[in-house]
Amino acid sequence: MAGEPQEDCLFCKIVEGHIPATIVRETETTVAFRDINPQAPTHILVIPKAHYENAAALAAGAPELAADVLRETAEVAAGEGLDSYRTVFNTGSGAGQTVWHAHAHLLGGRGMQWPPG
Ligand code: DGP
Repeated sequence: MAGEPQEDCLFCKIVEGHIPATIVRETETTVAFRDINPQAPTHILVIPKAHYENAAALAAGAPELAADVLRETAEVAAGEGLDSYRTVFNTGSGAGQTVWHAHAHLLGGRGMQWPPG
């Protein structure tokens, strides 16, 4: 059920502390941790603790929580000393989503190209 922890979800396991991660910040509703396969000098994932399979499901099911995630990306970027950064939500396998728990990629510390690949 949306919002409930999923047994087979990698990021739910990180939230529960069952899989280690380098946690940067945690709030009552969100966790931010470093991506295991960084695509930029700073690459942090900001996730809701509650399980929603992607950003669209999160926005539809828990808009205040979606706002928490967005607010938290800005807090984490500030904490990392970034004044320019990119926030990406991959939604669906065609867009490159591989983990089915909503997450914002926060990328910074290098120049960015547009359009993204
Ligand atoms: P996406 O492709 O948008 O679903 O992004 C998933 C990201 O999750 C990808 O950049 C790699 C990262 N990732 C996958 N497994 C782990 C893990 O076990 N730990 C951490 N820290 N990141 C992971």
